[in-house]
Amino acid sequence: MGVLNVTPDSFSDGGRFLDAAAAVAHGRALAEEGADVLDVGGESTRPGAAPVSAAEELRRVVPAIEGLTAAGVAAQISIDTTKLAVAEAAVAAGATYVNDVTAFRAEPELAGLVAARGLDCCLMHMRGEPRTMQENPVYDDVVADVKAFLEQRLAAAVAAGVAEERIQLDPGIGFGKTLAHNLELLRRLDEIVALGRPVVVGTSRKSFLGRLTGREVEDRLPGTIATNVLALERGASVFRVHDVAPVRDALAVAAATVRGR
Ligand code: HH2
Repeated sequence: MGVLNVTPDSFSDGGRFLDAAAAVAHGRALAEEGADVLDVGGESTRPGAAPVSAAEELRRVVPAIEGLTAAGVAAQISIDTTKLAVAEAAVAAGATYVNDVTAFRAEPELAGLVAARGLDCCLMHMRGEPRTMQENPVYDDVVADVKAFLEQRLAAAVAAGVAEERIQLDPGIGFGKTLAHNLELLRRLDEIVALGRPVVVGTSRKSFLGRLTGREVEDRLPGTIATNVLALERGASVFRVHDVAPVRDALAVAAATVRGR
C-alpha cells in the first residue's frame, strides 16, 4: 500500500503532492513501483494535527482520485478518511477501499457505505485523537488491549453489514503509543494476526524509527524496511509505506525466505 498524501502538513511529505497533477504523477509512480493499493489522504493524522473540514478534505482528494481513475492507474484506490461525505465522493471518483483510522467510531455511518457498496476497508486502533494521542498513553497490556479493540470493531463492522472478508485490521503504530508500545506490538504482531483477518502495518518513516536511529524523517527507510520485514515474518500482509520499490524488494526476499517462495 503506497501512501499518497494530498496535504500541506503530513509529517514526512506534507505539501509535496497538494497539487492534483503532482498527486496523480506520484500515484502513477507508486503503482509502477509495485503498489497494489494507493492510500489517498487529505487530512494529516500526525500527532498534534488539527482537524480539517470535509469541504477542504474533498477539495484536496477528489481531483487526485479522479485523475488517478482517468489515468487508468493499475492499483486499487483507497481513501484515508474518517468522514462519510469524503468517502462517498472518493468512491464516486473511483475509490474502492476505505481506510478509517477511527475504525468507524468518528462517523459510524461510514460502515453502512462500505457495506452497501461492497468496499474493502481497514479498521485501525488509535487511542484518543491525533491532537492529544501522544500525551502519556497507558495500557494494561498494549497487545491485549489493541487486540480486544480490533475484535470489537470487527464485530461492529460485521453487525453493520460489512462482509468479514472485506475487512483488514491495523494495530495503529504511532497512534497513541510510546516507543515501547510500538515495539511490543511489532514483536507480538502474531497475536493480532490470530484474529484471522489480514493485518495492515504502517511504520513508514514514523518518529519511533527516528528515536531508535537518530535519523530525520527523510533518512528512515532502513528502519522502515526492518520493521516491515519483521512484520511480514509475524504474519502481516499489507504494508503501508511511502517508499514502495525498496520495501517491495525487501519483502519479496523476506517472503521467499520465510515461506519458501
Ligand atoms: N498512518 C498514518 C496515516 N494513516 N492508516 C493506517 N491504516 N495505518 C497507519 O499506520 C497510518 C494510516 C500516518 O502516516 P502518514 O499518512 O504518512 O502521515 P500524516 O498522517 O501526517 O498524513
